[in-house]
Amino acid sequence: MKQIKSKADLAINGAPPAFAEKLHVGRPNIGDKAEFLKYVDQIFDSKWLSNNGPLVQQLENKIANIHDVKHCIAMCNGTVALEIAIRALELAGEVILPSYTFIATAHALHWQEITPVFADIDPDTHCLDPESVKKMITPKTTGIIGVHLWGHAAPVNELQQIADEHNLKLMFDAAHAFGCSYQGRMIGNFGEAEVLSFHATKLFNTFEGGAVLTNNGELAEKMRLMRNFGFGGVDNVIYPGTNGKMVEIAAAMGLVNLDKLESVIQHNEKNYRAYQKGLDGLPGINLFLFDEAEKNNFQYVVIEVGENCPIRRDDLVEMLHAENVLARKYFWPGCHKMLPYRELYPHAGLLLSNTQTVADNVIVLPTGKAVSEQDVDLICHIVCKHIETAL
Ligand code: T4K
Repeated sequence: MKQIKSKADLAINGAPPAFAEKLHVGRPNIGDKAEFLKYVDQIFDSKWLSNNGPLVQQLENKIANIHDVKHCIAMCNGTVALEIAIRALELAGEVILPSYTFIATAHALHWQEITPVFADIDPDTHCLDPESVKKMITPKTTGIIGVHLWGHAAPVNELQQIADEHNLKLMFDAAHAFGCSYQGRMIGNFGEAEVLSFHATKLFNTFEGGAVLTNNGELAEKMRLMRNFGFGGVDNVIYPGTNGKMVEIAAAMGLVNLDKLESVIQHNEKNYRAYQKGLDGLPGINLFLFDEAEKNNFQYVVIEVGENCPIRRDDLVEMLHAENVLARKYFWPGCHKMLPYRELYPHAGLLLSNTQTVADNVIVLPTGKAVSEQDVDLICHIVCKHIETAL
């Protein structure tokens, strides 16, 4: 049990941390252990451990249903799922993506010797700015990867229009967007393909895992073969594939966690509302708002520390860490500033002013099943107290 001191006891300078145990961003949401162990027995009895096993197939069907999409191809993680989708779509040359994303989006291109071209974001949605995307198109461009950051959908229609006009392929990194919608339609139905991550830290996890969602049957079949070395039948390799398969034990975890999915989302929403209330009116603290008309999973609680906040973003993060609140500066400083890309494209930042500002201002706060509404109240109280003191 976490021991939380009372608000009255909370001292800022030199006192013990407000939380006796560390509160993480990304503590896994885990389902019923007894149910999981039943699956373990099943796996041991059947002796079917990997290679498109029955639990993987069950999980794929359930995830496809949730997203109202024809095909779900489960993979060993989101990064390999991105790589396989990119490969199956035959992207080459240059591909446009946001710099403001987890580094895996860029790496998935770079590993296949495709040049990631970083476009700027809309400061309100933190997703690709279509006008910036247009500026980045060259004769070498073959595709666009939009990222549904924090579960907020990228500007799907505008990006599709650009892709159509320039004969480019559009796909999405939907690692954050499990169970989310865009204009009332579930994520998974947009572009050529959309990639989910089931990493431990995500809304829904399979320990490690990921999947590609698509309505294109031919593409789905190609990716199914590519995740299994490209085998088109026994002793017959028809694609340059890789090993991207999800194992049965991971699918078991997924099936168990799916049973609790609705309660996790409800819990996240309660926490989000508590943050909304607790941080309301603080100078320079802006909570990233979800579109209330859409389905959201509320897995990421994001604040931006603006100019009129009396505390700098980095100082506030340190203050929270001192209280055992392990807030994160995702995705600072932006992919284009991480060593591999900084060296390759030293001038990439010139057209990324919104990326720069957002990356310098964002703090991601803890939520998920391991974080209670009371925890959220206390975190808000810590932020309020620091700001009041600094005013
Ligand atoms: N695209 C996007 C937009 C993504 O965000 C990601 C992954 C991907 C693609 C790639 O998908 P995968 O290949 O990962 O399936 C974490 C995750 O490792 C990464 O999956 C995730 N995005 C990213 C946003 O977050 P780090 O470097 O922050 O991980 P780390 O080790 O610092 O863990 C975060 C916190 O979670 C820690 O404070 C402790 C806690 N934690 C973590 C694990 C693994 C636990 O409490 N238990 C655990 O088992 O990247």
